[in-house]
Amino acid sequence: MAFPFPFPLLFLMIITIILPFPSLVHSKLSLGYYQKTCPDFEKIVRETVTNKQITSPVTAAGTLRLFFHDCMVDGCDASVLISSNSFNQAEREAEINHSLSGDAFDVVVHAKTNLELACPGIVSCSDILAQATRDLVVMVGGPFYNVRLGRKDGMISKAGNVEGNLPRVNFTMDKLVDYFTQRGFTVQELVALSGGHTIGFSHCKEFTDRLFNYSATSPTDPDIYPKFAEKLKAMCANFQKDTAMSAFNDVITPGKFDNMFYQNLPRGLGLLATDHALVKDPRTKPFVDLYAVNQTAFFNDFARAMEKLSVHGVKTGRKGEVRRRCDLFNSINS
Ligand code: HEM
Ligand SMILES: *[C@@H]1O[C@H](CO)[C@@H](O)[C@H](O)[C@H]1NC(C)=O
Ligand SMILES: *[C@@H]1O[C@H](CO)[C@@H](O)[C@H](O)[C@H]1NC(C)=O
Ligand SMILES: *[C@@H]1O[C@H](CO)[C@@H](O)[C@H](O)[C@H]1NC(C)=O
Ligand SMILES: CC(=O)N[C@H]1CO[C@H](CO)[C@@H](O)[C@@H]1O
Repeated sequence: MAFPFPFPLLFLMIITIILPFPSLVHSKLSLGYYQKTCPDFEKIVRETVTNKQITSPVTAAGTLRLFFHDCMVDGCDASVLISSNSFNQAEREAEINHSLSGDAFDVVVHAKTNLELACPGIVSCSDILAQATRDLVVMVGGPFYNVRLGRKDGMISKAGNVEGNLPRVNFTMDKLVDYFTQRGFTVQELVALSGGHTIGFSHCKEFTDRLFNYSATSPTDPDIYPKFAEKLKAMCANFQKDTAMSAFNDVITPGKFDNMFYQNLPRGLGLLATDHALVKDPRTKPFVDLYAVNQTAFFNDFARAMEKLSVHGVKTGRKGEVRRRCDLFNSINS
């Protein structure tokens, strides 16, 4: 008897047919989710983010990072937007959240206000954050990708859930790879998503170990391009007092979403230790090399990885709610 497919392939197909669980939740999301209930959804989000990005050009980077943090802690459910109260220390309170951009919170709140006027009680804050992020990435030059809609907003937001659920600059590559693979992302997706650091900035304390406290024999990481290291050291000389001092993640084209981040790395122009590590580790270097010479390959892979990130752990149906205000659970007791 002849199999129409090689046996292992057939086996794999059966597995995917009988084990659809990981995609079950996502299948409830759709591109046209608000077509009938809030037909101007796309237009309202696009106009709101466009106005905000023009007046505050840091919005795009701030929002992309906010979205990453939201999705990696309890899924893309806008739990990061919840304000703390006397009963609950919300995610925003976690130390790592202190540097989240106020403009990113603002743009979601503005869009929510405009959407509540047009179609009250319909659009979730998590859908707004996902859609706003995509529109902002496109606005600063990045690739378009589809954002399927229908996320519900989460009912839990705890500062204690943040630590351990977000990557840190002092992660070894082993730890970084584990972090992403445990959450269903490949090494290639880790490299592609790190390309988000083609925009935005980092505070000195995130990279001063590389400047002043690298090793017993060399206070400065010798891999940093010397003139770049000098500039950073001068800027961050008083970082413990001047806590606002920051440097661009992509020093060459800081506001443009492009593949310059990858071109910078082999030249010693990467800022964060985890970014520089991408070009040192044999698991990740091939992808850095590819994206550095081929922006189309980077854009394709970034777009696919963002689509995947955008549905990470989403809640649908009765697993969540459509918040009336993005910073408050609907139930006052939560
Ligand atoms: C790979 C592990 C990652 C680590 C260790 C990391 C770490 C950091 C750190 C320390 C900052 C600076 C925060 C500050 O001082 O204000 C930062 C900024 C940023 N990160 Fe990441 N990140 C990672 C992955 C990602 C991913 C996957 C994305 C999105 C796809 C992303 C997007 C951003 C953006 C856009 C900024 C700039 C924020 C702004 O300008 O307001 N990061 N990241
Ligand atoms: C990494 O940094 C975090 C936050 O600054 C700190 O809590 C943690 O102990 C550090 N881990 C290592 C291994 O140094
Ligand atoms: C330098 O690193 C060592 C070991 O991680 C740490 O004990 C020390 O506090 C650091 N010094 C500064 C100035 O950060
Ligand atoms: C760049 O990558 C794209 C997408 O993978 C591919 O189609 C194209 O052939 C590559 N270009 C070059 C010059 O290798
Ligand atoms: C942007 C933002 O909301 N950051 C918050 C992080 O946590 C600190 C400490 O509670 C708040 O003051 C910030 O507003």
